[in-house]
Amino acid sequence: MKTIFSPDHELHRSPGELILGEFSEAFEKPERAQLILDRVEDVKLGPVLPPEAFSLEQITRIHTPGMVDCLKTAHAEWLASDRSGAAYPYTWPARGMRTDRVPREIDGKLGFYSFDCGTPITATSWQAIKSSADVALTGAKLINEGESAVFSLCRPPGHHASTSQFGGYCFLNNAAIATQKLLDDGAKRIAILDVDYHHGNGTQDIFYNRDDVLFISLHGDPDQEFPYMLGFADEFGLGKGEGYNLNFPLPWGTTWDKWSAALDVGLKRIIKFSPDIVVVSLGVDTYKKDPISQFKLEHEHFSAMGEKVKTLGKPTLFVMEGGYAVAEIGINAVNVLTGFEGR
Ligand code: OKP
Ligand code: ZN
Repeated sequence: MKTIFSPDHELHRSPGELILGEFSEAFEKPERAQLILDRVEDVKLGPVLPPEAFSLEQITRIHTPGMVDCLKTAHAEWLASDRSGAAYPYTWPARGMRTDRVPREIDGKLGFYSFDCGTPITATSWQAIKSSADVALTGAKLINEGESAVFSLCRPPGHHASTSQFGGYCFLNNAAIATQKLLDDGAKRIAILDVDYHHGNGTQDIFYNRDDVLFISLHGDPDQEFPYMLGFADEFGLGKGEGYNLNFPLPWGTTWDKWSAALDVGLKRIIKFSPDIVVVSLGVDTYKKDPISQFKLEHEHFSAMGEKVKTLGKPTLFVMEGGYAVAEIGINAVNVLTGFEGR
């Protein structure tokens, strides 16, 4: 299958994040994408193509113009108010506060458009963020042109980003943006299967009241894991969207037998939905050696995962999300793709 990749991802490099009260080296780092690309080339997955540049209108089909503008301008405003380094949010609109007006000052604005402190914006982040969305959109375009499977090697990832808030290492929701393009270009129904260790709260929220997108997610139980405040089993969608959202929160220590049993249930729901296209939010932080996650999948289980997705028999767009066991991230991510191809 074809891989879409842009070296622009290197333009986003988080200087660090707060972990257990310490300012520590960021887990979401450029080496991740490079090692996946190396593996794509090692196994000769197929041609590696650069993204096409799409218009911002394709992005504002999902995100608010105010949020997109904040991502673009936050760092310049940060510097203009006498700061240095990367722009980090500190204060969020909490219960009882106003959300009907956008704060004017940069700290207020960053808080308004984000939901955590682990997702800093540097001087060059926007180009990486925009290119990551273009990588997903180019994948969608190739699917529309008849490819049966495409790998959009996105970085930074996207599934935590909602219509108007970034966070969880994510800025723009690449999978949601690609899904909307597929629908705009004529697809009637899309299933998004999110296999990242963390719940795709942004994707769920974006499509929560729609019946043209089925969102299925397997993830660490939010009672134990980030993002803590969404991803529970009783979230089924709202209004027209009721019945089109399905979460499988799983406990720390989950192994392939339990994980794949949940996947089988999710796949059955997808078959019943009968989508035109499947979009996979491909995180490989379910790996047993992931430094921030607590599932126990092994290399061969990623191949088996790809084989199972293949049984749906649908055109499939793989969009890269998380995975932080960097040394083995290439093996795990590409195993899903070669498993899908049956080799
Ligand atoms: C992104 B993806 C606070 C730590 C919060 C955030 C995890 C984001 C995972 N600095 N951890 O779903 O792989
Ligand atoms: Zn994750």
